[in-house]
Parts: sequence; C-alpha cells; structure tokens
Amino acid sequence: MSSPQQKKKHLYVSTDKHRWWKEAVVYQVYPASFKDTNGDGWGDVPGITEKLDYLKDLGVDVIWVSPIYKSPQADMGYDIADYEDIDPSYGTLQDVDNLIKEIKKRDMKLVMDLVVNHTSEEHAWFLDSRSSKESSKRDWYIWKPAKYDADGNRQPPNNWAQILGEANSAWTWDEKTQEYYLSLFTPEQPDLNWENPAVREAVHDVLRFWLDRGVSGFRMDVINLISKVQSFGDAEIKVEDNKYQPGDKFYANGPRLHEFLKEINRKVLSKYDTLTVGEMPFVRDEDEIIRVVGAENEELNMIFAFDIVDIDNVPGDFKYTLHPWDARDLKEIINRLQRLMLERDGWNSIFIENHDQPRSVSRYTDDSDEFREYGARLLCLMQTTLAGTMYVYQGEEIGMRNVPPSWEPSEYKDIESVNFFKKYQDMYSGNEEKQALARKIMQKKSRDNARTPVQWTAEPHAGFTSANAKPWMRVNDDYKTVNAKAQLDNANPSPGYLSVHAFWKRGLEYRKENKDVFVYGDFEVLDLEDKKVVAYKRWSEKNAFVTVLNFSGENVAWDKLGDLKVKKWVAGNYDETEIDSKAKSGTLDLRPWEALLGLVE
Ligand code: TEU
Ligand code: CA
Repeated sequence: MSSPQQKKKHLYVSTDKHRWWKEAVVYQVYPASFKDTNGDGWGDVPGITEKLDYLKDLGVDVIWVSPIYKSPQADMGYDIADYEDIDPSYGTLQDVDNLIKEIKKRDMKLVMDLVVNHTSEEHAWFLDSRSSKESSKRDWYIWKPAKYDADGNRQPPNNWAQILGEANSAWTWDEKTQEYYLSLFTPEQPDLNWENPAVREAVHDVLRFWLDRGVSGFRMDVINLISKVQSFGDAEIKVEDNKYQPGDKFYANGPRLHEFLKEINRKVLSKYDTLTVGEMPFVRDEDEIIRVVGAENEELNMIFAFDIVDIDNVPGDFKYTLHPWDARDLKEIINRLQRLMLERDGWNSIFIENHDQPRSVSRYTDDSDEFREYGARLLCLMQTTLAGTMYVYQGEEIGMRNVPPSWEPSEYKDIESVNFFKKYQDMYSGNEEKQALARKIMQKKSRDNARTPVQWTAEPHAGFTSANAKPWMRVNDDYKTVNAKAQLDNANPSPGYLSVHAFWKRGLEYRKENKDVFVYGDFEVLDLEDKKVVAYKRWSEKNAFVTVLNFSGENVAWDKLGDLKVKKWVAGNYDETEIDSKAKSGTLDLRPWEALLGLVE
C-alpha cells in the first residue's frame, strides 16, 4: 500500500476511544431561516420540531441550534439579553421543552449555542454595570478611561478594531459614566470580564440551567476570546489604510484561557455526558489546540478551527478580502489537522459551512447550473470521509448557493456586511471601481449567503413561510429548482446519479457503517504538490479506502495513486452505473469536479 518509508512513519494510528460525540452527525439550525410556522416570516422553535423527521431521515444525531435566547437581535441572537429565556420571536420555553422531548423520542440530542464572551447591552448585568462606576456589577465588564491624543481629542484605550466593523474601534464610549467599555464584536455586545470569579460562576449556572433542562452540550461561541491580556496594549499595525488594527494577539487564546476552560469542565461538564465544541478563530498553534482538545486535557471535546474557512482571506488582513487558493492549500490544512489529532490524541470537527460563512458549493467549487450538483457531492464525499465529528449546516445537504450577484446591497441584512459596505462608501465615495469591488466581496464572503431561508419546496418563499408572509430575509432566486422536496421526490434524477440530498444521506450512512475507518481510522495524504487534486487514504485494521477529489473545472489525468490498487470504486459524483470502468491503478482520468471513493486492496 504505502512505501516502506511511509509505513514506518505511519504505523497504524487510531484514536480508537469510542465516544458517541465522535460518531455523531451534527446538524446546525440557524433558527430565523429554518422554518416559520406562524406566518410572521421569522423561523421559530416549532419549525424545528416540525422538521425532526426530515433530519432523522437524513442521518442526523445531534441538532445544534444557533441562539434562540431573548435578544434585541443586533447580531442575530449572538447578543443575549437573558440566558434563561427564549426570544418571543422564536417561541417559549415550553416550545423548547417540547422540542427536547420530540428530539429524545427520536433518539437524537440537542446542543445549545453558548455565547458568553459577551452579552447584549440589554442584559440586566450590563444595565447594572453601566448605571454607575459604583455598581456592584461594574467590573463584570471591561471598563477603561479614555486616552487623549496630542491635540487633546478623546481616543479609545487602544487601537483594536471592532471585529464586525473594522472601520470602528473595539471600544464604546459611555456618556453617562465617562469611560469606554470593550465591545469586540459590536457596541451592542459588551465583553464580559472573565477575570471576575462572580462572572465565571454566573456562566457556570447558565450551563447547568440548560443541561438540567435536557440539552446534551454546547457549541461555545468565540470561547477562545474570554481571557484578554490585561495590559490592553496597542496592536501592531498590519492594515495600513485602517485606523484600527486586528487585536487578536491580545485576546485570542489569552493567558488564562485554559484555566477558565478547565474550571468549566471540573465544576460543570464533568458531571454530565456532553458534546462540547469551542469556536476558536485566529488560533493556528498546534500546542494551543491540543491543550484544548487533547484527550488528557479535560477542557473541550473539539474546536472549530478556522483554517479552511479562512483559506480565501488575505493573510493578516480582515476577512472581507479576496485571496486565491488551490488544492495544495486545502490539502496542507487537511493533512496537518488530521495528522495532529491522530498523533496527539485530539479530536477534529469536520465542517466547511455555518451561519458565518458563504455557501461551500459557491466558495470551493463551481455553483453554475452545469456543475453545482457535482460540486456539492464532491464536498460531501470529502467531509464524510475525514476523521472527526461531522457538522452539516442547514441547506448544505441540498447544495444551496450564495445569493445571486444581481442582488442589491440592501438585501444584505447582517451587521457585518452593513458595516463593511458603509466603510467602502465612506472611504471610497465616488470611486466606482471600489464600489463594485465591495459588492463583489460581499457576494463572495458575506455571512448573509448562508442566512437566506432554507428552500423546502417550489412553493412561494420556498415553503419557508406562508405565501402571504414576508420572510425576514429574501429567499434565493433559485428555489424553484434547488429545494429539498424536489430532491426527496426525485432521489435518482437519472440512472447512476443521486440528488445532492440522497448523496448526503447515503454518505452519512456509509460513514457510520465504516466508522472504524472514517471516524476512527488512520489518515495519509497522497501527493501534496498537485494543484488540482485532493486525495487521501483512510484505513483501519479491517479496511482501507481512497478518496480522490478533482478541485478544478478541468479534465485531469491524475497519476498519483502510487502503489495503491483499487478493488472497487464504491461512490462517485458522476454516473455510478459506469463507475466500474474507471482505472483502478496507474493513471486516473478525472472529469471536472469529479470525486471518487474507492475500496483499496
Ligand atoms: O463568530 C465569531 C467570528 O469571529 C467570526 O466567525 C465572525 O463571524 C466574523 O465573520 C469574523 O470576521 C461568532 C458567531 O458565530 C457569529 O455569528 C457572531 O457574530 C460572533 O461570534 C459574535 O458572537
Ligand atoms: Ca415565526
């Protein structure tokens, strides 16, 4: 199979400690856009309950719901005003209890989104904190006096940029008490002060509240930002034409992060059987990652690493930039993270979409009518054959696309897009080229792309809400052809082809049947150098598979199978009635975006 040298390097490694959360298929629901049941154009909790049979049938084990707590929705619920209540736009606590009951009935689990780096400015804790410098909750948040420049103008305490609006400072001035508070994401999202033990205890209570109500774990929003370097110094100047600078060196994986995570684990999580996944932007350091997800370290089960979803950002710059990439970049990331977890007993999460990212079929493949379904099946084949816990984002299973380029900027609702577009209008007013670039970047990178309503049917508003309602966000124009019903009704659109949905369903099933390989098995990348093809081998003591993915719109004669011999091609994104005619060794002729999975001798 592999050369003797490689064999020596890769004695069979397996993270063979079976856990339910390693084998689980997690489906992310972005509730506002999932399913509306009361005709107000906004998705709701009963809408999730209504679709449980659909999710069960797809092969989902765990449902992660983005925030449904009480919130003024400045950042779509990632600004929480009450951790122990549900926003009326989503329903009631009783609706959630009912959802949990129905989920359990189907032998599935619910994971909540825990947003505790910051609260809403409308949370009672913050209202109290900002009421006076003497408030007992003053130091529940991060308050600092102003600085003054040479001309005597008031300036924020340092030069950090706001994450969801980089033209602005990360600090917000409070007129009443004449100090700044830290608000890394938006002024409506003040950062909690985790240095204060009372804050940490209050957070622990939030976890207990939901665990005792029957949830099975948490996706922890930007959990690696909770410990800040207490000097609050200026960040290095990296983006020349911006007043404020990326400050992540000071707040990502800060000095007390591991202490705080271990405390959560010891005091709360260790008393329950949970799935925990920490969202961790900015971190690339392997030791840092293993400190969190290493089996021995008692922090979190896994993290969301940003390597793949940052692949097209200009390094060191902000996210709303465009940067070319090819299969080599993707392979480098996959290889590094797969090997890291095997060699150091950690655990991966496998995802390429969520509510903060553009649609994967548009971003990593070709979403034209000609290739969209091939691209979506290719990405499914990739994800379902990698080691880690699988995350599927709503609509990914039917190959939903980015919003069309023709949409006006006014269709973009996300605060991050709004701030970005405003920055370009302010900075480059009258410059048509820059305005066109801003629109292009938004269409390629904005979070709105993933937030259009789920396309259930070909009926008005794609069946997301009632015909006479106005959905909170416009439905993608392609819903008449791209929708779940069409793919369920016609799982075999032509002989040898599966609909994207049917391909996902079979892929998830196959992954579970062969979990010794796909979940727990070893990994070896084939040929890091090729610019178009991503390929790797996965194996256990029983079986070995090879995945070959042509990440290009061209025909490729690929000859890097080496001494691997394919016994049988078991899945492909082209006509599977002809799959047996594909070469089983030597040179493999790949069509545009062709993807193959083979059982290896
Ligand atoms: O996102 C954190 C984050 O850093 C990015 O993914 C963010 O979306 C941005 O695009 C970076 O440029 C989490 C949530 O997933 C996101 O929806 C929230 O807006 C954010 O935290 C604040 O809670
Ligand atoms: Ca509703």
